[in-house]
Amino acid sequence: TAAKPVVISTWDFGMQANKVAWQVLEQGGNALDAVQQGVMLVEADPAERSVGYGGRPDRDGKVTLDACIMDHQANIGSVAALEQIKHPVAVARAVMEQTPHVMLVGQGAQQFALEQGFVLENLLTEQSEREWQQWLNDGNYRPVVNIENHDTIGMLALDNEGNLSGACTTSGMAYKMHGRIGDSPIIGAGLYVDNDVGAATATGHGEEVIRVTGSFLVVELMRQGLSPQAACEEAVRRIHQKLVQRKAAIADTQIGFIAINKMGEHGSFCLQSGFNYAIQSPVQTELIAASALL
Ligand code: SD4
Repeated sequence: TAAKPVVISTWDFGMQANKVAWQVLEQGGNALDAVQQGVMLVEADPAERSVGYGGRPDRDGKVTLDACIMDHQANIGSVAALEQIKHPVAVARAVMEQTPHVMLVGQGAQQFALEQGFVLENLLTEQSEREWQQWLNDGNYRPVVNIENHDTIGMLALDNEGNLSGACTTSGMAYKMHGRIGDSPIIGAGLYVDNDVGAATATGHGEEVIRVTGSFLVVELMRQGLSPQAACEEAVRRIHQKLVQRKAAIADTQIGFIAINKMGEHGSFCLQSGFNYAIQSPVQTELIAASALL
């Protein structure tokens, strides 16, 4: 049995985010608060260009954010295509706790956020705006899939009580079509938690993750007895198979999963090398390079 509590999260920025989550867990806080606080650090950081404030805009120059959160009782909340609100995951949490619904999008999500006391802020930094203008010149307004653009923070935590929660937040694919929603706010695709089994979250090309209900798939594979590592591997293989069958551009596609089970064992896998994830437990503080299928 691995040590508790444990928090894992996607990419390099997961190291700092884990520290915030860890403080919550160490002080006896629950996994839900830990994952929310953890990912909010990255949402607020303008230097992170793929999540929250400072995120790259869509092709119309609008920063539109996707996020969701899920707890150990299968309470869920999600927002998609949310504009001008710095902390979409906090709005997702409010959707979960303050409404009879689980998902709000666009204008309605923003209206709800304002009612909840969130304030409108400009999320398009000068740098993001400059790069977008440049892209308009070079890109002919065509959305592109570029693996460099794919960074979501997904975080999973197992708390002292043995409960699991997860959160996922992103500005989505850079220069996407306006209104495009990725996997990250979709429960089952970008994130899934089943407190009897484990939890998983995804990063990368959201369309491909949605196609196989990726995070739910990873959790179901763990339910069938696979380790978190083996479950992530099987899900990536499944996505690869679909890409091959559809003759899709595999070289342009990156997918990464991370997963944790009830024992606190964790794993990850990705389609192409370059993905990593951060782990924080009583015995481990580490950035781990995920192994890759290709
Ligand atoms: C998406 N998975 O919108 C998200 C964001 C991303 O790494 O590109 N993630 O498809």
